[in-house]
Amino acid sequence: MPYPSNKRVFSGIQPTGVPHIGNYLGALKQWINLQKSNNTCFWSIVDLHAITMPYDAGTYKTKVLTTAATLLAIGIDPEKSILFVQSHVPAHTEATWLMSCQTKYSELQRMTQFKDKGENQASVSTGLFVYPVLMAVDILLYQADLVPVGDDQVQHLELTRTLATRFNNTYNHLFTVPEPYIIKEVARVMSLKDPAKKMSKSGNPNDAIFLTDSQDEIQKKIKTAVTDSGSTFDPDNIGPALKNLLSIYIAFSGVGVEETMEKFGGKGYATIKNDIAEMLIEKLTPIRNKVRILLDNESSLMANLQLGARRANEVAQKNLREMKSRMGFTQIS
Ligand code: AQP
Repeated sequence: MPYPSNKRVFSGIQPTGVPHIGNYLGALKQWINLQKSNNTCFWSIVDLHAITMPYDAGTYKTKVLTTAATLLAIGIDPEKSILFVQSHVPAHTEATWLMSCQTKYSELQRMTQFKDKGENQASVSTGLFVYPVLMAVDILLYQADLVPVGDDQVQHLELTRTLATRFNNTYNHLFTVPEPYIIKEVARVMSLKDPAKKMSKSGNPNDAIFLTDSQDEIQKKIKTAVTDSGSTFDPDNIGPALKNLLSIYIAFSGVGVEETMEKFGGKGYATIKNDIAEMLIEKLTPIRNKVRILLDNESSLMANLQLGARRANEVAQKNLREMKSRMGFTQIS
């Protein structure tokens, strides 16, 4: 499928931990391709979103810098794309207040992600409740045409479209109404220990392969990943655990489905896991090495983030001023 071109694209990643192979296959790989296809891309490390759930302030800076280094290591080019940390652009928080006043309480109550994460609604943060407004503003401030999202974010994007349309109708047309960009053929990468749960940054570290994992960590995690019953692989009877491991192999190695079935058919699980681990080590070691070099030179990493913040601020600030002007605010220059 050819990638769209000449579009304005916005997407974000939460700095809740080191990005893992699920983030890479489900999102970041597409970011690289969208960057290559001549789009104006805004990629944000959404640190304001990641504090909506309990988090550790002591390690937060390291998580943000590691996320930035990982994005650069996989091929986000700070000259081609606008890579920035959300909190470095104050327009996001200011515009969130303005947009919150255009958002109905009942619209936020309907968000399924809030219902899922905020099981105990009396004690979760108000930030988690308002999160979809911040997400809407993230997108609208850059007049994005396209937003690469996973299935779980489609409802939030629908709200973004509703809010953009409502603002445009109330205050005279300002915002581009964005479209979701969903890559259907990319399956969710599931946890190595429980193939019914998705792989995640903030869960048990043994359940995920992080893009910076060492050779030993990759070998150990794949070796201890759950398999289905039996001890040899039968391509005509694939269980969820093997399906997950083989999907990872296929997506990362570029080897076709049929060829993979032939290669592994009748083989023991231990052999298959060994091959998968070897392949991941080969693919991830260069990323791990680049991340290390980038993190060792913090001033140069920060310079990249400064460049991104400057460029993002220019666009966001202009649209925020326009937003306030249409809403009737007085403004000083
Ligand atoms: N397991 C996954 N398989 C495929 N895609 C995934 N994504 C996340 N997990 C998987 C996609 O990665 C992008 C960035 O995710 P995010 O950090 O903004 O939010 P998330 O979905 O909450 O990611 P995690 O890894 O699960 O983090 P935590 O543990 O903090 O919740 C998104 O496009 C997402 O779809």
